[in-house]
Amino acid sequence: MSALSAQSARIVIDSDRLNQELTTLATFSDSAPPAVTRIVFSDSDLRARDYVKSLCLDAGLEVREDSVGNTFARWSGDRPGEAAVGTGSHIDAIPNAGRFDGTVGVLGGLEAIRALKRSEFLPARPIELVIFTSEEPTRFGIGCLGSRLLSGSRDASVDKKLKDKGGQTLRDARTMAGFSGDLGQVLLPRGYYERFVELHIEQGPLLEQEQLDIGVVTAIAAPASLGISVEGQGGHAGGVLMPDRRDALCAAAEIVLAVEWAVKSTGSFDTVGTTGVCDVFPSAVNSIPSRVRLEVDLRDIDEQRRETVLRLIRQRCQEVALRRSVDVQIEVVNADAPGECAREVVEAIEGACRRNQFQFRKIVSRAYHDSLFMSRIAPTGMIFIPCRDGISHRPEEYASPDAISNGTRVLAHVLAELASR
Ligand code: HGY
Ligand code: MN
Ligand code: MN
Repeated sequence: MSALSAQSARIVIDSDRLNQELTTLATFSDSAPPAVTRIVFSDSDLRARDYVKSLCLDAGLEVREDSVGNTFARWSGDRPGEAAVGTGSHIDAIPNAGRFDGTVGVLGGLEAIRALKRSEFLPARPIELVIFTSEEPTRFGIGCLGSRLLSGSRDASVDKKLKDKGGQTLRDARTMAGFSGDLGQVLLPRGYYERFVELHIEQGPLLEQEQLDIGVVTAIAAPASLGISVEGQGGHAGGVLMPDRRDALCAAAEIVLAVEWAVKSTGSFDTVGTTGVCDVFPSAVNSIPSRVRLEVDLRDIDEQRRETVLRLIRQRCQEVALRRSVDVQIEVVNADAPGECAREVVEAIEGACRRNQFQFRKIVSRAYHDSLFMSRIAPTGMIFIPCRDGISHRPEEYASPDAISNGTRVLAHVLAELASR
């Protein structure tokens, strides 16, 4: 029996404990169960962080936080000075979300490390669990803020540039949450991670439909997000006649449909677009909307095709602005390249599935993840597990204890293999 196979036999996932911890983590929320809302640096987020950190300390890991709140829990192993094998995900959650998005990768990552410790495995190089700050764009309008700063995809200038809807800067918000220090320190030194692998629910229907245990991610879709401001002229809902109106919301409504039209015009299933935010001012039933802010999320695994969609949206916005005598401004908040997963990590995940007789397939991630940015600084891969009806970002989001345990088991095997090299 090979060393890895012998190792396999000794890896046992404590599924009951893992699911109990996921259930406890879900209680740190600003919405009634089964929904979870946990916005970055909110009290719920800070209590959730404390809970996860306590579990990491109980597991004998060395815990540290950086100046934006990325949290690292390290198992040093035999050669503590060497580049680490990283794993992890996020625990922040958008409003009215589910309890498995991100958390499976954090608590599953912790359980994978505990299972390796229980199996008396000794890593040749450090294994490090990361809880990334602000993977969701909810508060500051850009996703993966913590992993962008770690990987150099954004620099310290965001500290004052990024503001939440209440006008609070990232700097003020993180300082009030207890994370001070120069944001420039978040950037990791070159070669900090040898490899990185993230466990996550699929947030899509394929694995369940095909009755598979594991998705081996090969690519991560390229996200772009836009802020579109429409400025018209307000006025009295009764006094202003229709021909004289410059209604910002009617113009914005045309733009929302133009986004849908531009995305569908590529004819590819891999192009998706959503207008998820529509703020109307002054938002009074008897007052003509004078200002509207739209936030648009565009994705594609083909960056050029996504850029074509962006161009069509711009053209339509100009046409609407001219015809309706309103002003339309488009801000590209982020437009990122897709992420390729590293062949050696993909193969390690496939090997772990075979050794454990799990049914698996290669798959593309249409959701973005912190791994998208970790793939800029280390060979990276992702392990997907099925979620019921592919539902995510909704309270009905669900992954079974068996699915979570299977994914955690594969992750433990992959960490053992990568940390033995
Ligand atoms: O939106 C996403 O893809 C991720 O869930 N934040
Ligand atoms: Mn999410
Ligand atoms: Mn996620």
